[in-house]
Amino acid sequence: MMLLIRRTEEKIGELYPEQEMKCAVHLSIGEEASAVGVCAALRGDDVIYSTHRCHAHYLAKGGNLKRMVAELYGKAAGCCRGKGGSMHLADPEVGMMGSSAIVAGSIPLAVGSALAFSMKGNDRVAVALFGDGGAEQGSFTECLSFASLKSLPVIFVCENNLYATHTHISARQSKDNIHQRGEPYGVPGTQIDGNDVLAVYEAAFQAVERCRLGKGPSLLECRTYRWRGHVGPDYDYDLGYRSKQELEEWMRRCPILTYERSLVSAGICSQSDLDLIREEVDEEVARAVTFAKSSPEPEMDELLQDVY
Ligand SMILES: Cc1ncc(C[n+]2csc(CCOP(=O)(O)OP(=O)(O)O)c2C)c(N)n1
Repeated sequence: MMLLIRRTEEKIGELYPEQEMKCAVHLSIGEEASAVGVCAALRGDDVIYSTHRCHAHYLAKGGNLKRMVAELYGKAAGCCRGKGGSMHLADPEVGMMGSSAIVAGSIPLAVGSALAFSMKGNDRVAVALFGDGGAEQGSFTECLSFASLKSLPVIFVCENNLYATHTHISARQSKDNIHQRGEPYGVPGTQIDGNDVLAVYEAAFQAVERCRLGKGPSLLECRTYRWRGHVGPDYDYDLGYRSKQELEEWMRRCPILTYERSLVSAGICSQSDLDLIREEVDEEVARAVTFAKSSPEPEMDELLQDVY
């Protein structure tokens, strides 16, 4: 799954300059392990809410690759019939309830779902995914407090990639301690290597168990890094807000290569198995692109449908 996400986003990066995708794209290349680790711990009927950087979350939650790529191309076959674009992927059938480009917008929405699950007495879980920038919004602490008060089955997952657009966390936050921000409200928090898919899965699994047992919310801070620019497919170290050296250090910690190496050294699979998976993934991505490009546009009379 990490590889599928990586190759899809790399392909989006390659094709974006053709200007056939009319929406802005925010790639999460380098951050795949947090999306996959968290979603692997969830059931199909659990729900997630995401951000402007939502491709990985959608695919990891079981989203349909063809429908996602078609959405980026603004086609009727897209998961939002071409009206959402890259930043607003939603597909309730797989529990991807929505992606908000409003920073921290995912947080109260997930708490709302968790409140509904709690009132209905079922054991479903809601997850809010957000960036370190999202942890700066007041709604984050309000939601930690309310979710704890009501013991709601919600997991707050901060993908801390150190930057909000072009500003490092050290220039924005007096303390780099997002995982501890739930403590005053009684919400346990953990900081995890967000590039280690198994570590993320393990932490998410524990948080899900807590929710299902009615013990309330948890906060996970996944430390990770985005390789490409804030928006668009290019590398942006020439902008001066981060160095090429910093990027290269994080590239050496690639979540996919590290996981592949561990699989090979544990004898779980061979390099040729991995090569085969890579080929299959590339074919799947190519099929999705062909599908999206050859799909029809939405009809004009759909323009105002589902608009509120
Ligand atoms: C409420 C709000 N304020 C500002 C913006 C402009 N904006 C878009 S993305 C972004 C930074 C987001 O950083 P972070 O939450 O850390 O996510 P990342 O882009 O690093 O994944 C900002 C400030 C916005 N979309 N919404």
